[in-house]
This record gives sequence, structure tokens and C-alpha cells, in this order.
Amino acid sequence: MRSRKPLLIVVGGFLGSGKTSLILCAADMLTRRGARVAVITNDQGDHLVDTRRARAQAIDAAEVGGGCFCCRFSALIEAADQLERFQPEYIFAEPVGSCTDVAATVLQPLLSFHAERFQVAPYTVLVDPGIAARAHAASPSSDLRFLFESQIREADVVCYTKADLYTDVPPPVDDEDPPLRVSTVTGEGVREWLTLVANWRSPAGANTIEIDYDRYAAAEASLGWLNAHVEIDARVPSSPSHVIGPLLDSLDAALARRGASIVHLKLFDQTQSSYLKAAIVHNGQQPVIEGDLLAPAERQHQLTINLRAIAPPELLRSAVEEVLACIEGETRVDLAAFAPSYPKPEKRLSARV
Ligand SMILES: Nc1nc2c(ncn2[C@@H]2O[C@H](COP(=O)(O)OP(=O)(O)O)[C@@H](O)[C@H]2O)c(=O)[nH]1
Ligand SMILES: [Mg+2]
Repeated sequence: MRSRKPLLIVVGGFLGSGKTSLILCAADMLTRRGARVAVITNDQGDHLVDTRRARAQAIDAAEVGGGCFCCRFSALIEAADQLERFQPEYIFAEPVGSCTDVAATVLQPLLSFHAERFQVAPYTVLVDPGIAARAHAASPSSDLRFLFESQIREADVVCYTKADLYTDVPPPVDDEDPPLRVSTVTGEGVREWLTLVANWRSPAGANTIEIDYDRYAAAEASLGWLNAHVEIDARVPSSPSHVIGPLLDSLDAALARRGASIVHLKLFDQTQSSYLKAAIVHNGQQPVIEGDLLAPAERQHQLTINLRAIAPPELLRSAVEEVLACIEGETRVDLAAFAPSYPKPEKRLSARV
């Protein structure tokens, strides 16, 4: 029997800031200590790389597709219900990276209507210093900069990611605390972050913000979104790296040719015996690979593509269809390309003073 309510830890931050990586690293740490951990992933569409990644790591995962947690709050609660059978002690929840106003539309409703079911951890927002530098270099009137800064304003805990890549310590967010820095490559700061959120004694979700929804909607709508699931019956047996490597390179090139700025491109290939994931967070980046590079060659592949870019959705569709047409073998493609719709939260509550 579980002795206490599960701790629900919501981890937000911009697309590609490192949310899934931190959650899975922390989940691994907790699992090794004998804790039961589950994850709720979230996206505007279906076929999520993040869910496949969690399950590949043997972590119980449920997903909320078709809209952010804010707009699908009841689906978030249903996802937690589904996970109940695993009796998790920790549930990590990752809102879509283009989402803001999470404190008022997720944390506050959780505290007001579901406090008997969950302990609610402080709202952590992750900041990739590289993305932050690009956001700050953008014009103050840029919608994406506005989105990025709104996310930080509503955090209880701001945490800088990829400390292995960015060795300069960022300046303190306020006068008191040095900012928290984590790396899922070296493990730096992950235990400290977990200790902080698990022992938080102040009210969670306290920094609800006032936000112009028209501007928020415009920022989200400037992004093109594409999710695809592709069943491949390859003409000759191929390893996942032989499927994903050339595909990512040609997709990067096809998008650059069309003038599309990649915000996050993730490819995940699952075969009978293994998986491989490759991702980039801007055009021309050296891909970050996870999984089994030496996996055996097989004919059957289940490929998932999640692409977010500053470009119209139809342009993303044409780039992806162009590269998929070059796969040697039979393919069955289920693809959706769209721009996120106007955010309409199910519930919205400001923090009580
Ligand atoms: N070097 C390095 N790369 C990281 C780290 N955390 C995440 N990444 C990479 O950054 C990219 C985005 O990470 P992801 O967790 O998918 O971001 P999310 O979109 O916020 O969930 C992926 O390619 C990760 O491998 C880190 O601590 N160090
Ligand atoms: Mg993610």
C-alpha cells in the first residue's frame, strides 16, 4: 500500500530546453533508489517521441495529445488515473514546450480541485542557455521571445540545462539565489534539483501571470508542427542508425532549402530488438543520438517524426514527404501538419495571495 499521495512534478520550458531528458534522468535516479515513477507527456498532436523514449527506458508513461495540459486539463487528470494502477510515488508531467500560463491553468487547478489526490511540486521551468541567447538576440517585439520570457516569469524554480555545454554560470535571476544548473550528460545538479522540488515548502504555482492571449496565440501559431508515424518494410535489412542518420541529414537540408528554421526535430526508430533517437534544436546542428548505435539490421521499422519549426505547416509536410519518398522499401505513413490552435484553457485561477 502506498503511504502518501504521489508527488506531481510539472516541468515546463521552451521546445528543446531539455525537459524530457531531465525527467528521464531524474526518473532513472529515483527508480534506482526503489521508487515508483511515471511520466505524462503532452503535445499538440499524436505520435509522440517523448512517450516512446520513456517507454524504451521502461518508465510507465501516459500521454495527453491534441492540445496542451492547459486546454486539456481533464485529459491530464485522466492520464494520471490511467497511471494509478502502477501506484507511482512520483509523476512527472511535461507540458508542450510552446505552452505558457501553466501556473494559472494547471498548477492552481491541481491545487484547488485535486489536492486530495496529489502533492503538487513547485513549477520548474527549464532554460537552455543557447536558446536563451537566441531569444534575447531577437527583437523585443518578437512573439517567440515573449513566449519564452512569459514561461520564465511564471516559474517557481528556474533551472538552466545543458551545463556540460554551457560552462559560463548565468547571472542570478534575483539577488539571492545562484541559479540551478543541470546536465543530463554528466548528471550535475539533477539530484540537487530533485531534492529541492521534493522538499519545497512554499506554495506551488505561486507566480501566476497576466498574459495577453492574442499575443500568446500568435506566438504559438508562428510555429509549424508536424508529427508522423511511418511503418517501414525496408527492401534490405537496415540498422536504425542507417534509417535515421540519412533521413535526419536530408530533412535538415530540405528544411534549410525551404527557409524553415528548425526549433526541434526528433526522429525515433523502433525495431523488434532496439531503438535509436536522433534530435536537433536548430538547423545544421550535429545530431544528439540516444539508443543502440550498434543495433542489428532489420527490415521492419516503426519511425516517429516530431518536427517543430518556424514555417507554415504545408512547407514542413512537403519537406518530410520529399525525404520519406527516398526510403527504399514499402512505407505506410500517418502524418499530420498543422499550426497550434488558439489556446483556450479549461480552467484558469490566479494564485491566492
Ligand atoms: N549536451 C546536452 N544535451 C542535452 C542535455 N539535455 C538535453 N539535451 C539535448 O537537447 C535536446 C532537447 O532535449 P529534450 O529533453 O528532448 O527537450 P524538451 O523538448 O524540452 O523535452 C536533445 O537533443 C537532448 O539530447 C544536457 O544536459 N546536455
Ligand atoms: Mg520533450
